[in-house]
Amino acid sequence: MTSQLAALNQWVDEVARLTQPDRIHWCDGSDAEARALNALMVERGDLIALNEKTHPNCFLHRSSKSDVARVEHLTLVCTPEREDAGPNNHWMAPADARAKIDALFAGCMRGRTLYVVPYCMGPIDSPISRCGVEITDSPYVVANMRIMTRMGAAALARIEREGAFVKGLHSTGELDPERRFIMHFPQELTIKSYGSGYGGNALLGKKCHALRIASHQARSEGWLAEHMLIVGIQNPQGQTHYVAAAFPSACGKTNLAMLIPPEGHRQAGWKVWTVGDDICWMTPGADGRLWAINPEAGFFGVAPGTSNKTNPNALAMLGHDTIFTNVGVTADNQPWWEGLPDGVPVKDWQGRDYDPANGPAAHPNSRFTVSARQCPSYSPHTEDAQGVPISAIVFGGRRESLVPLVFEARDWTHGVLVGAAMASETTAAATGAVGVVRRDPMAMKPFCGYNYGDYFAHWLSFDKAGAKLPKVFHVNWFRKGADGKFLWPGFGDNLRVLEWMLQRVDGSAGAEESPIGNLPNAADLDLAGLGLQPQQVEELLRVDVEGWQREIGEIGAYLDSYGSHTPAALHRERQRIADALEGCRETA
Ligand code: SAT
Ligand code: MN
Repeated sequence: MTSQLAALNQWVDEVARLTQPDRIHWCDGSDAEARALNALMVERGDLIALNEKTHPNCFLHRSSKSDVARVEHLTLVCTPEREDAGPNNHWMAPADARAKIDALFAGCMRGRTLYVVPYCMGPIDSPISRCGVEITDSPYVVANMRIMTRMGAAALARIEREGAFVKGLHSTGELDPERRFIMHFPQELTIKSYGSGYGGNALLGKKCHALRIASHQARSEGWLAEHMLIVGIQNPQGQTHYVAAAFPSACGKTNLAMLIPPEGHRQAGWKVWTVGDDICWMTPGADGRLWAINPEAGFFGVAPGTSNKTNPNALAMLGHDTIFTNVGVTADNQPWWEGLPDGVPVKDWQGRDYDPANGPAAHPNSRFTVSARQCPSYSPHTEDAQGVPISAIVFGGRRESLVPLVFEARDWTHGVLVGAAMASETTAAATGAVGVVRRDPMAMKPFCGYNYGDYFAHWLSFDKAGAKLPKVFHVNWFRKGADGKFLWPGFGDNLRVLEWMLQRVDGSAGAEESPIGNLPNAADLDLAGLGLQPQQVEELLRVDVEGWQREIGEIGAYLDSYGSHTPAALHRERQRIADALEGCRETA
């Protein structure tokens, strides 16, 4: 046995001594194993088989009702120094954290099976990919990890070959919110999660490994681990540009990644290729460009609002081999959620008879888990070992007011400030109030595994001799007019905005300079067939100077909250914009 597998075996033994499982099962990722696990979960009532005719091999999982989202207040980064985790993370000293959580783990798997889940984040042969092993007592987690990662024998072989792997220990415990923690020990490449079975808390390859731990590794190794979708946009000339875009959870990343071009664009030959919908690992290539992989192998998407109108590609992939979590069901046992035009729910997400007085049939953060290969727009380049070259980076948030439809950063430093200044109204993807504006730099607020000030400095460090960095943009699909209605149609029509961005990359589209960045003139966007009123377009592309002066003031206070960790270059950049806004007001 190699030393790597010996190290893994030793860790499994240690964990088994602590948690006292009845059985240990090493997952190989095979179809037979998946079938057996599904059958076991159906028998135990953890899964409900859905309509075999309309949804072959699809299952519904109903979670505990107090376990439906990520729990940011119970998610900790345990670095030796509090400074290193930064004010953006909840922190606990590693020894205290370990003592606290190991006490919860003691004996917690009695009567249960301990599953050892080797997984690879990224294409199995990519040098950018990284492996991990999750130990869990939840067959639901195993089934989800099998879809979301390259799980099983091939990952184990890579671990044996290459050495280091991230250790993740998970137990659903009692599903008691009072006995719940998600802890990260970046120095030890270790994650410990207790008391939740929910996606981001329990599928440890996802946010815990591929973002919090990976961002830490990326900082010391010179790459980026980001909360971004990756989409390929093929123009009528047949060239494909790849765009990486960061939006907070439940702000439409999945929809943008799977966008269907508007009719006119489709006829002209535009095509959209999905590489990833949530996480992007980017590394500088020998040619100076940033090359990206999607570390995941599946989608863990928000179900409500997914329909043939909003995301036909997603709906098409959900017809078979999908796990649904916390959706409603129809009388003939089909999954159902708000936003589907057809079907009538008879049971809600808690399994009660559906009664609108109890709220929606599907939980607002109900999810589907599905293999990326089932997506009709799945890019064949997703598996490329070297990744795909990124032409543009897009930041965006959910902002009812102030922030225009799109603007372009003038250079990389400005782009980093635009990302660092991102703000968005909160959604149901995390517990807590919904609709409150909060700063969410690069959409990484819940996921950056170290001090945000140092993270901004890391981003700035990519601007060096020989680098051919992507252009940076900011978008806001969620602007509302005075009547409270969205000003922009969104969904497939977002391609019109991406088209302008890619023409900016090629140098073929016009723009108007403003203190906050370069905006398209109305004539620079293809708005044909949208029926937008000129005032609507004007409002979407307007820079409200006084509003931005307030915003830039708040951004200053926000950057100050990271103290000496905030790079001086960001303060200087912010001041440049503040001065330009002031100049605008004086000349107005
Ligand atoms: O955190 S999850 O990965 O479960 C979903 C999300 O918030 O993006
Ligand atoms: Mn996400």
